Amino acid sequence: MAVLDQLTSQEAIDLENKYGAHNYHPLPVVLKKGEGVFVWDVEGKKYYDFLSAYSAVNQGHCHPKIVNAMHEQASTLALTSRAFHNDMLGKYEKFACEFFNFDKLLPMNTGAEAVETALKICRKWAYEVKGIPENQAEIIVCENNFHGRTTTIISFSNDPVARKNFGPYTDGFIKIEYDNLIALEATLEANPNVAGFLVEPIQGEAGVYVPADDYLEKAKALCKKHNVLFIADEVQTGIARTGRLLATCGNCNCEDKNCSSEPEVKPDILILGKALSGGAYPVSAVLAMDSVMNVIRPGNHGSTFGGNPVAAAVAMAALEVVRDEKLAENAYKLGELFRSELNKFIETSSIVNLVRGKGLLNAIVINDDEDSDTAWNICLALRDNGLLAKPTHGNIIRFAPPLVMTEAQLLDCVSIITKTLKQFEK
Ligand code: IF1
Repeated sequence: MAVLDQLTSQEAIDLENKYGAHNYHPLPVVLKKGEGVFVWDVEGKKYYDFLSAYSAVNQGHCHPKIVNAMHEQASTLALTSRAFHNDMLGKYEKFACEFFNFDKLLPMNTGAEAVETALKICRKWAYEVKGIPENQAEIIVCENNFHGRTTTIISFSNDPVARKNFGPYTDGFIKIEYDNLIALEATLEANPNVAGFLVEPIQGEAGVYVPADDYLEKAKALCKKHNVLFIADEVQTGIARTGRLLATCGNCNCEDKNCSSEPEVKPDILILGKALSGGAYPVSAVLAMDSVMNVIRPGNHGSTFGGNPVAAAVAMAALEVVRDEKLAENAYKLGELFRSELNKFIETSSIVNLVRGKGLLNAIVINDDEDSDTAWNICLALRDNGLLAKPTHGNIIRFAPPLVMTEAQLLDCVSIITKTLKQFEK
């Protein structure tokens, strides 16, 4: 079979099963084309994408501005490595630092790499600025976190499937309950060697858990009181997904014309990824003020592709799309509409317990056991009805469409979702 021969869905799946590591269990659908909020499978069937590649395609599939920026730069200069300067990196770093109000940016590629980078910066700051004895820095993390798949990151995961048989594990992490300020304060008081607190503003993979309204602000205040770095992992919640430019931003839902881009809960270290590139290219970043970022000196950290010209061009285009198309405002408005419509359905539903989320990062909890396959079967039925979504854990289905969706499209999706759920009413 010539590689460019058109495969049927089953042929494509069979190839993956035979030649690919089995590290995923995808929904049985084989996609060939994407445009805006839509994707098409190899047989030409059209779907609404309600996952957005786990919130990486916030700007919509194949956004022309982003694709053009990628194509133009890739045709001019793709990769120099950081052994030399290039004419795009400084421009991008300035653009992004001003966009998010930070002094400096360290460019990486994947979210996990950016999380690892943040952990290294935090530890180095602890030894060289805070004065914690070397190799004794502790970083507080939350139960049911998801920050990536590297050995250090899964060392502080409590998901057995992600963690088991990958030991020995990295030391230096203390786990506390998410959305529990008493636990955070007690841990800070009891451990003088705490360097940082790493937290997701909303726990995505855990099932879109939105913390109390004052959690992030008070957690940041506790960190400040104890001279501990507040590290926000906005890989999934950032870039307008939750109805604000950043989920750590308290009140700039962009509908308020007077909002500054100064996040109300400004992290000491901000971690971005996924939609930083609009899903076109692996781009992640760590941002901080000079007092933190300047602990990094030549030779401390790096990456072959980190900060490459294509990543720089793509990220600037992707952020301009967020700004110019007012995606945070749209996510805020459509998120309110989505949860309002689903709550109307839930009033008389026996199959859905609740809907929760912020902006266009939402999830429904199915009224069945965690280990039942109901959520999976609902996603298969959604696929048959022209909408793609996937369960996170067990009985929770995440709904995260591209932020470029129109109100009419959202209402169309709501009717597909409710029509499908009705098939499973008990
Ligand atoms: C998978 C979901 C999981 C992330 C946060 C860092 C990373 C992620 C908050 C790492 C990545 C992806 C990874 C993907 C499934 C998806 C995911 F929540 F988004 F759905 F797993 F939790 N911080 N999330 O969400 O970024 O290295 O992947 O670029 O690994 O199965 P990455």
